[in-house]
Amino acid sequence: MKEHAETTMPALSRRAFVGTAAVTAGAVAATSLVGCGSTGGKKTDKQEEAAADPYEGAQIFYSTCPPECQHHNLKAYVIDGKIAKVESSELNDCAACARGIARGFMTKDPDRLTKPLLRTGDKGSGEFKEIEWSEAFDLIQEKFQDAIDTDGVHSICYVTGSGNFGAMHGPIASAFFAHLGGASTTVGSLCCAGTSAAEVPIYGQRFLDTRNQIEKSNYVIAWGNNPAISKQGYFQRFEKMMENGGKFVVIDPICTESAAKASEWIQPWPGTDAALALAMIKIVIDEDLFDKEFTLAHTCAPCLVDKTTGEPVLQDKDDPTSFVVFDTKSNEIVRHDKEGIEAALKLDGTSAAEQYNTEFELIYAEAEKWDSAAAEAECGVPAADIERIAREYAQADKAMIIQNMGGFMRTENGTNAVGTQLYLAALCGHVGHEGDGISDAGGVNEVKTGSPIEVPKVEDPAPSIPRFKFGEAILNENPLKVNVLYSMTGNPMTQWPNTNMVKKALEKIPFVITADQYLTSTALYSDLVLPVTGVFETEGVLANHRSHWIQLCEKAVDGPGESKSDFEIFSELATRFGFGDAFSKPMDEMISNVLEPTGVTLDELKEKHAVCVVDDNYIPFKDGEFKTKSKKAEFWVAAWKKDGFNPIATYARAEEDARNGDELAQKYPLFSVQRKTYRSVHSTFNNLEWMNEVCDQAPVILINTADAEARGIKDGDKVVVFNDRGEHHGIAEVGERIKQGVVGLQNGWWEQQGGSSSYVTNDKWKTLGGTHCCNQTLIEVKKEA
Ligand SMILES: Nc1nc2c(c(=O)[nH]1)N[C@H]1C(S)=C(S)[C@@H](COP(=O)(O)OP(=O)(O)OC[C@H]3O[C@@H](n4cnc5c(=O)[nH]c(N)nc54)[C@H](O)[C@@H]3O)O[C@H]1N2
Ligand SMILES: Nc1nc2c(c(=O)[nH]1)N[C@H]1C(S)=C(S)[C@@H](COP(=O)(O)OP(=O)(O)OC[C@H]3O[C@@H](n4cnc5c(=O)[nH]c(N)nc54)[C@H](O)[C@@H]3O)O[C@H]1N2
Ligand code: SF4
Ligand SMILES: [Mo]
Repeated sequence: MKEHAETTMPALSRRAFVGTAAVTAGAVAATSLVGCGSTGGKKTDKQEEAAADPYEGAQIFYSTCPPECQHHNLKAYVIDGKIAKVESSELNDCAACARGIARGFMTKDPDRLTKPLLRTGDKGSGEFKEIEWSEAFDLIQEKFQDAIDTDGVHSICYVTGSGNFGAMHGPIASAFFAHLGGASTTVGSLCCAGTSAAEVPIYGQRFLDTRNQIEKSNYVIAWGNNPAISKQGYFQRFEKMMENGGKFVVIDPICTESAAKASEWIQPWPGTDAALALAMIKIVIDEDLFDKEFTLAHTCAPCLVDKTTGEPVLQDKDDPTSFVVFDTKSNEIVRHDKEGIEAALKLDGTSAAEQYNTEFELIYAEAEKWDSAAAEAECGVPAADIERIAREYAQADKAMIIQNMGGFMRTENGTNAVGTQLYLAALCGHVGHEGDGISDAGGVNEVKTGSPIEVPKVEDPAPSIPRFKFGEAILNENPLKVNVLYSMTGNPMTQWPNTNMVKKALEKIPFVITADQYLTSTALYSDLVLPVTGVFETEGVLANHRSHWIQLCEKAVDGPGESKSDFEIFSELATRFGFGDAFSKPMDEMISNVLEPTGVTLDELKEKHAVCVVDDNYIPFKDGEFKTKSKKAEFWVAAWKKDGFNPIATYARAEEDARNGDELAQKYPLFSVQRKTYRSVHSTFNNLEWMNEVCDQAPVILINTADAEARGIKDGDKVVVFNDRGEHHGIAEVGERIKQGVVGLQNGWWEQQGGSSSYVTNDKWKTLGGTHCCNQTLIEVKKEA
């Protein structure tokens, strides 16, 4: 596997590395493709003259860094057919991070896969032999065909992850497996199910981020997320906001890189954010600090819900926008959007009170349970702080809640937490204007894109396998039996919860195929590993809502050895399975298909490399116009009720909580939370030697001084975190950076590096909205024996 090794990249000293990458975990300075009109990064003529350019004459190529991150635009300098340098392209306002720059190194990394590998030892042993592609394709064809013949096409399961948001990856896989007749796949988002389940019904759409407004805000709450690391590309906007006199509050059990720079750090117990938000709602309503005008004009707060049916009342049952309100002028029930009315937020004393509630009253009934004393007890945040931040937020001229795709969503109450924050923002009128809003860093989804090739309709769709219970599903063959698994762009063995169960599943499935650039943790448990090409080795387009740009992915060099792109792999398989010319489209045509609905042409993209599709001053839900059918924020959620949950966002203590006093809490009395690191995007990049220069080289386990002392653990000790699900090993960092009673675990470490923190994470299914509960995990820690 290593014979092609030719690492021309100079070994970087720590200092040189930091200089090149422009950022370190602690000193965050970079920005991303966010301000579309940027000219940053250009040298003056004098500087150009002073330094002889070692890259003069190099061929230049542009591409993007495509994992679930910020999609920086990258520029490669090719000399003698090799990438001599990758830098952040001039289209970004500032440098891409060290991981993005590592894309150059990755084209020459001796650890890259170069040929298909067939397992020769036990799964997990790492024993493989190299085989030819023809043999690999024969095997895949044979295994797919056997599976179809014995148990039907549903017994082929394919899973994708967040490794590449380019259009020639996930969409192509969907098209291939649809052509095959409809293979099965998994259901459940590891990431941000909470936003989808709350923001889509309540505000009408998600993926509308406020990143372009941060600098203009006066008050920003980063609620359960760490933009200094996870959104470092525009963290400088938060700093600018503070320089302008604004306040930055971070709500997180860990004093993160963001909290360290913030005006204030609030430390709640994990998973209690919905109670905290409800307590804030109670204060702003009790003290009349909410924005009554906005609430009446732009939300369904006054809309009536029938006490008997528990459903919102519609004037016309066939018109889902025909909500009614009680008009205090006429004392009549009228349509919510009738001109000249004065809708009641509270019905007491009116003739409607007996039969109806308003949505506002239902929200208040939830909030009332969380007065600041009750919230202090539940959330572990002093009542005075809760009251103060509620008042400050409501009274700020321009106030913003940053949700990103935060850690608080990956809890049992994640959807409720998002929902209550959406209520709070709408009631305070902090949506739809300059400097305010709720930021779902999922990006901006205003521009629709097309599919590179047609995805046929599947006549007989397979039942979905719950991703969080993958192990149980496979072992019990429920809802179906899986004979072949095809995994690409993801790393289940490090990212899916309860790794031991995932491992058992991979061991049981007769034929597991992983397509990746490296021998990942999942590849290690596979029968066949396919080497795929990477950034600057693959043509394509990235036109995804995660960033504000559509970017062309140019191929600068061949991939190492015999690596093939995902598209080439499916294209060959399509030929073998006789799908006609469905997969033999020229790349330009496929890219044009993706671009078609956007209005951007391929010629334009070739000329400019990347095109920004979002206005510099973009404001989501501008002027309070929500994307729901009624154009108002609809607080009562039918889908939640249908699934057996409260239709109004609520809070109840989670099943896995250290205060429950049950057997589990006695055995494992510490909460644990996950955090992303500078070293990786999930497991991607974590294996790179390149990252050792500036990052932790082993998993760090953050533990509070008192908790460490109680267990005889000292800073720097080797420790093991454990529960009934498994163990995660690392090095203790002892101090006050973390709330007492909570332990901080890092995301993304490989099996080959000692194993992922997912060995202990909660695999609960199904919560409201189907949230991933990795941050709702109880553990114990001990010194390594
Ligand atoms: N460098 C880097 N950047 C990334 C990624 C990466 O892996 N590495 N991943 C990308 C992706 S896919 C995502 S989803 C985003 C995620 O971005 P973030 O949400 O910012 O990332 P996390 O580190 O998961 O979580 C942030 C914080 O949530 C806190 N937290 C955990 N549980 C709770 C809770 O119940 N309540 C509160 N208030 N806080 C809690 C944790 O202590 C942690 O500090 O980042 C994106 N950007
Ligand atoms: N313990 C724990 N678990 C978590 C989280 C956590 O914080 N802690 N966070 C959760 C979140 S928010 C998310 S989004 C998920 C992410 O989980 P995953 O989507 O599984 O993310 P990665 O681990 O980055 O896996 C991406 C893989 O795709 C590969 N890849 C990159 N480009 C290509 C390509 O072009 N083709 C192919 N075939 N492969 C490619 C990469 O090499 C890498 O192995 O993890 C979730 N799981
Ligand atoms: S890893 Fe993320 S922040 Fe770094 S260059 Fe890539 S997209 Fe940008
Ligand atoms: Mo994510």
